[in-house]
Amino acid sequence: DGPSIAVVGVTGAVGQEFLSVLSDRDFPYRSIKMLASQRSAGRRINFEDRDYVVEELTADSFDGVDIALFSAGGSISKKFGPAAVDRGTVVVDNSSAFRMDEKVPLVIPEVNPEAMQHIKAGTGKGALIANPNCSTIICLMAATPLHRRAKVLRMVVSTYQAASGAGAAAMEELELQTREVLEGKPPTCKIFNRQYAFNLFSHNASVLSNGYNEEEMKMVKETRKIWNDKDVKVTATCIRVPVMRAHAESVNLQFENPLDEDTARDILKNAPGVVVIDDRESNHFPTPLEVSNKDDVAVGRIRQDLSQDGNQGLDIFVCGDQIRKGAALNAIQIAEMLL
Ligand code: 2RA
Repeated sequence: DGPSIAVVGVTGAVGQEFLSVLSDRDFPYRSIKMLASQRSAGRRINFEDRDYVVEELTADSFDGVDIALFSAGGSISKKFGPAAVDRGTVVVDNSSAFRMDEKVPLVIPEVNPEAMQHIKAGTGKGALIANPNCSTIICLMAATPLHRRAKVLRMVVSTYQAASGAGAAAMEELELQTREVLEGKPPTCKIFNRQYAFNLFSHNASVLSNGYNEEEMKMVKETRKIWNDKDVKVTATCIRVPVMRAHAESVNLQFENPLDEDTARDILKNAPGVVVIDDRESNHFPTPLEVSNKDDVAVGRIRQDLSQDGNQGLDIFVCGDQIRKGAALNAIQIAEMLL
């Protein structure tokens, strides 16, 4: 007699991963609705040995739904999220639509579960909970345990972001371009209107008047909200790289209190959802391929920042699956907390 759930955007990369994670974690749903745009309505999906027909998303889709997992873009979340809440549904939204709304908890279950402790599913009272941006989730899964110990004053992040962050079509185009370039053909550039294969470029998010792009400002603003710390200094440079589905991030941390690298390594080894890959002897550190399709975020290159005095700074390198922990897994861990 678990919750009735709905998956909004079920045909997209994250929507499909929602189904994989629901199944992998034996999520105890009573019933499940597959919802998508009119374009995808009617498609058949076999899930856990049952056949489903994708239904067109309407406000009435949420009648009787306890939990709705959204990953269909900000405009769909804005249009249907509140309507679902009005029908008593708890919405876990993977878009950026409500992340900075002060009434909406922005949650990484291993980091700030207390932000949503007042919300439960099936009570007839709906609510909105926002899933953070994937690059924020991956960074903070490693940075937060250190922050809790020594209080981060400043964080500098450089990201190396996978194609999956731009959707399944971008992953397909990366593969197509790679083939075309190897065959000496001009690359097909529909998604990013530039060559991606054997190249990298500043993240495709729009650039704001302050010179940062939206992806970088998400890292800045979401970190402050999740850590409930308006003073922490954060700066980020987000880059799109020719990797399929896992983000990599270089993170420099300046602490209020000293934190040596051995202590940091121990903290990370005991951190939930984190695995340490930090083998200097064999030069083995986290890679996108090693974390792809995995739940845990991997961290390595843990070292004292020699540009800072007295163990006040650390450099680390983090990799995490963008579709899984960066989106679908985090959202379903939130849903599990609603039960
Ligand atoms: C990206 N974070 O990787 C964005 C999308 N979720 O492009």
